[in-house]
Amino acid sequence: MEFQSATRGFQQLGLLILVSLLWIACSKPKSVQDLYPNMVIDEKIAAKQFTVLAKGSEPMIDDLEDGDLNGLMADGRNWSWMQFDDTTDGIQYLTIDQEQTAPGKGNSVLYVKGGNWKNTGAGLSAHLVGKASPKSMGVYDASQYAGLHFWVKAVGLSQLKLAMDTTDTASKDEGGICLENCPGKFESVVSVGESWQQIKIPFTQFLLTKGKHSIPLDPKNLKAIHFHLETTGDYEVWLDEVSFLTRKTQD
Ligand SMILES: [Ca+2]
Ligand SMILES: [Ca+2]
Repeated sequence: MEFQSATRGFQQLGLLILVSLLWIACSKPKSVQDLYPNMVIDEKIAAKQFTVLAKGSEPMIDDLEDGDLNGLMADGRNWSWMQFDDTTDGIQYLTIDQEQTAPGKGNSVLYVKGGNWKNTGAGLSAHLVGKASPKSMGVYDASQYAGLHFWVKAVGLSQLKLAMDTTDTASKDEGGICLENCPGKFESVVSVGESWQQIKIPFTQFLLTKGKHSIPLDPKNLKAIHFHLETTGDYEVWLDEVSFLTRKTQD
C-alpha cells in the first residue's frame, strides 16, 4: 500500500515537472510581438512595405573606395551613410579619409569625429534600401547572408554598439511600422581599440532584449545597421570593408 502511494507520488511529481518544462518552453518569446505584446503597428505603413531579396552573391556593403558617402549599389541595396545623435549640443562629422594602413584594397576609409554629447551620443546608420522607391518603405531580406563584418579602429571609444532594426522594431520615423510602445533594436557590443581590428558578428548574436528574455535577429526584414558611438567625450572612429558575412566567411 505504502509502496503504491509512493509510486503514485513519483508519477505526479514527474508529471508536474513535465508540465512546468512545457510551460517554460511555450512561454519563451519567439517573435518581436511575443516580447513586446503592447507594441502598436501602423497597418497602413505596414501595407506599403516592400521586400528587396538579397541573392547573397555581393556581400560588400561599402569599401569606401569610390570616395563618396553613398553605399555600394549591390545586391539590391540603395542607401547613403547617415548620422544620428541624441539631440544634445554635441558635434559629429563624417567624411572619407585616406589611411596608409587601411585594410582591404585601396586606402579609403570612413572617418567620424565628434564629441561633447550629453546623453547617449551619436552614430552612423546604413538604411540598406532606404533610397529604393518608394523611399524608406523598403525592407532588406538578408537571409542569404550570415552576419556582419567590418574593420574598425577608434580613439576615445572602448566599445562599439552595433544595432539592427527590422520592420517591426523600427518606428514610423525610422521607416518601420511601429507606432507606439516600440521595442529597441537587436544589439551586439564589441570592444574597439586604437589599432585596426576585424569584427565578425553572426546575425544570431544580435539580440533584442526585454528583462530576462531575448530573441535573436531574423535577417529577413532588415531596415538598417547602426553604429552607436556612445560616449560623452571626444572620439574618432575609422571604419572600412563593411560587408555581410557569407556562409563561407562566417568562421
Ligand atoms: Ca577601403
Ligand atoms: Ca561610396
